[in-house]
Amino acid sequence: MFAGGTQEEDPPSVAQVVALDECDPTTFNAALGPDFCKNVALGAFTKLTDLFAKAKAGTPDPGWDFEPDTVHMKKGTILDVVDQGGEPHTFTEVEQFGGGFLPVLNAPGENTVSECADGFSNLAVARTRILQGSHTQITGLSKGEHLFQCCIHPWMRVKVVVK
Ligand SMILES: [Cu+2]
Repeated sequence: MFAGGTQEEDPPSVAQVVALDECDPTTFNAALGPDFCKNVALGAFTKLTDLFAKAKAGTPDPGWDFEPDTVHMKKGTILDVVDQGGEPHTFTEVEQFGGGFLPVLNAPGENTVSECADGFSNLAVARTRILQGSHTQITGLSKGEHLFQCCIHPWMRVKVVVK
């Protein structure tokens, strides 16, 4: 190495994950507060009661999704997650996929995974929150498989495979 560093390393590449949802501003904000849902989905709205009903039936709304479902990336790649939906999500690494911290949104018989326990009163969960229009970046993932899910809408799941 020369002093002053004439040799630059290539900047790490970025792998993108997008969080999507179709929250209906009228019903979500009536129940959850003004500006909770800032929908950008142009007409593709799911009412809050329908979201609950579908989750309870074990057929959660596919409009709530992380894309892609699987990410293959090299070690050192930055994993950038952007919330392009209308409401907050979390991008939380878990040992095994399972339920989130709102039982009403979990599949029948599905328990809250420990990583999501206590919701946003758990600082570790709060740190993984992504607000509408914002990004979070995950760095330093080790080689192997990593599982991430939303602790609110637990059917939002991504597998990251680091080589
Ligand atoms: Cu979510």
